[in-house]
Amino acid sequence: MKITRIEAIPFSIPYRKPLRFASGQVTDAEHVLVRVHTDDGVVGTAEAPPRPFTYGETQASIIAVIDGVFAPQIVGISPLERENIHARLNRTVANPTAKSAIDMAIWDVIGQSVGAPVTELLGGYGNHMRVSHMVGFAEPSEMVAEAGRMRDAFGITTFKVKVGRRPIDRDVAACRALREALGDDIELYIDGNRGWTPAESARALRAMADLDLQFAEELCPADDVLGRRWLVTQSTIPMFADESVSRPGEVTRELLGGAATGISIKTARTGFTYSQRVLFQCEGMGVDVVMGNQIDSQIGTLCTLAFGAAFELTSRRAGELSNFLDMSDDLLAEPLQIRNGVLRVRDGHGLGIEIDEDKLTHYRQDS
Ligand code: MUC
Ligand code: MG
Repeated sequence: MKITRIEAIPFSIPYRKPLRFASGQVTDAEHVLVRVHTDDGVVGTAEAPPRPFTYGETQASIIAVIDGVFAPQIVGISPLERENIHARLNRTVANPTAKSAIDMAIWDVIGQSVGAPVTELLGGYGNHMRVSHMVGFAEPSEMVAEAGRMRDAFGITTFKVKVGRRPIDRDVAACRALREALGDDIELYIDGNRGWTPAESARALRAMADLDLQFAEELCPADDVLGRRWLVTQSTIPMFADESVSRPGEVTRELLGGAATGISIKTARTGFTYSQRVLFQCEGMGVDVVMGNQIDSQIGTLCTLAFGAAFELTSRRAGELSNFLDMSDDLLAEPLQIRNGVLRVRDGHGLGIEIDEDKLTHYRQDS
């Protein structure tokens, strides 16, 4: 079997309401659908979500690098030769979501070809994950209302609260309001998207010390090298790295440098091949992980779920699998359903991504 063609299709689906956080906001899912075709007629599918504020990629840059650089390098190779494929992709630095979408579409091809779900090929630990919902910046009362809706409608009881950039007292008030309104049984953690200095982060953590936060994610930039190490010594909860760990070498740097004590794994930026490596690094070093969300559509959510459910360590914490709920529509023929706070892996071979072609025709931006 050989790869014959790679399609990179831009599409745009509006969000019902924008998601706001310290490093930016998202109003439309302007993603790239990636399809890897083979001479056997098998087609693997994944998506690349451009996040210029995190990785520097745009929708146009993802399409340009796939069409102009990556596709010519890997057309003609067997999808099973993943090491060769990555060696070729890695001749180009960065472009994490473009590379990852190709990687995951290739795993989808392999799963379909051997007649097995990708989650079983990866690890086969389980068939579901608990869901964590990400609550963006808004007035504290609106954030409470959103979390309450998610709990009542979908049974979600774990919430990641966006903090940073706006005055600390507002973030503290929002977290306090969530804890008071939803009670002691919900799990809360915060994500600063690099919006605070180390000193501001320490102050905020002290102010929230009684809120039983599970952990704190990327409160200040990785370039605050000594500041982040100092912050770890100040904190009584784990400090997770997210956008500072977009490849295995960065995971090593953050962990051995003492600047982080937990790792967010995002299949959108490390695909399946490198997410495995990051996971095994963490497991070997006794470090906790969470399955993060790159503000994925249902396509990316299925990818995160396939990986997260495949391993014991990634299944311990709730995975961030619900942001598609804020999209006005999606491309899957059979929409995902979160029930009792849980999302189940699709039956079937590969990733189980079946695209509604009419919707794709409607939302694609290249025709
Ligand atoms: C997250 O966990 O940070 C927002 C920015 C980004 O890169 O990902 C999202 C969610
Ligand atoms: Mg984050």
